[in-house]
Amino acid sequence: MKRTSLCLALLIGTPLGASAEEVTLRGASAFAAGTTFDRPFKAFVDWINENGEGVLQINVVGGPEAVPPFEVGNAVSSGVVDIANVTAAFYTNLLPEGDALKLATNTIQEQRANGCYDLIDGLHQDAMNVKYLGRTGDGIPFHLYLTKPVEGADLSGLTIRTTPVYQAMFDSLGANLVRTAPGEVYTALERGTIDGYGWPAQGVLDLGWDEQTKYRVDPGFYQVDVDLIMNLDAWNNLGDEQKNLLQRGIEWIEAKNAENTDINASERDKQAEAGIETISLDGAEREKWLTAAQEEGWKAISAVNAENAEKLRACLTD
Ligand code: 173
Repeated sequence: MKRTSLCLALLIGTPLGASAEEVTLRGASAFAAGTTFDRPFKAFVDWINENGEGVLQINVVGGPEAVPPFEVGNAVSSGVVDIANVTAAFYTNLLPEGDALKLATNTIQEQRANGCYDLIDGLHQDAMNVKYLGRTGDGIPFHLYLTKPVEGADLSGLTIRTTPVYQAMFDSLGANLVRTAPGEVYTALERGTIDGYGWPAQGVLDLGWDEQTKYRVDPGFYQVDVDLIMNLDAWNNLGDEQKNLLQRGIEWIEAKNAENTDINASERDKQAEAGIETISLDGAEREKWLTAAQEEGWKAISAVNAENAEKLRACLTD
């Protein structure tokens, strides 16, 4: 039996450990090429392609025009693509608990050290046949951006573009919600079908949304997770040298998360220069805002699976 599969492997050229031939992975990104949340992925792919000659290469087949953002999880799960750059909020159809990643108050390096990475990887493997490789976006909060001012944390009467990231929080604060991919936000603002949108502290300007945005509500909340995920069969087919290369590339890109605090500050300046005013919630309104974020966020994860919610909370907020 063993000999047969070995012969077969040699015949059809299946990679066999260290002597494996160069493998090319098909990659996709949920974020448009050249924009903020695609940049770390591009840097990672370039690093792999420079350091992985003869071992492993990544060929990015496209961005949201090739695979719609809310379909990227399915594409990786089924093996239509091998590796992808996507936020867990875009694949809650496959792993609803993935939405907890935004609730992390620690870094991916801390999550690797405290066992959280293994828990998250296991959830991805079991629910969606995916290897969880790593995370960018640490240190970047989310905000509400508006075309009309608000007095406090109450959002009733406003129609806000959302994703699962902001859903529970904005809903509890009374907003009407419309779920869209990032690519539909500009037109929705232009047509006035939304009064605002949830989005991270970074990236508003490179999407041109500043032209249609009057206010940013502070404080920010949560923490961006843009995750690198890989089809589990494709991962299992790799040899040790190929897996090690990917892991070194991931470690390299994750180290750059530390730059986000400075980038956030310069984005704040650029938003102000572009005419986006800051609405700062203070005192009881600030408290209401941040409490809604935390409590509603965790409540939504507990409603999906209370046991996993507890385990995730213990290691993501460690
Ligand atoms: O707002 C969004 O589209 C969203 O959920 C998100 C998550 C991470 C990074 C950028 C956007």
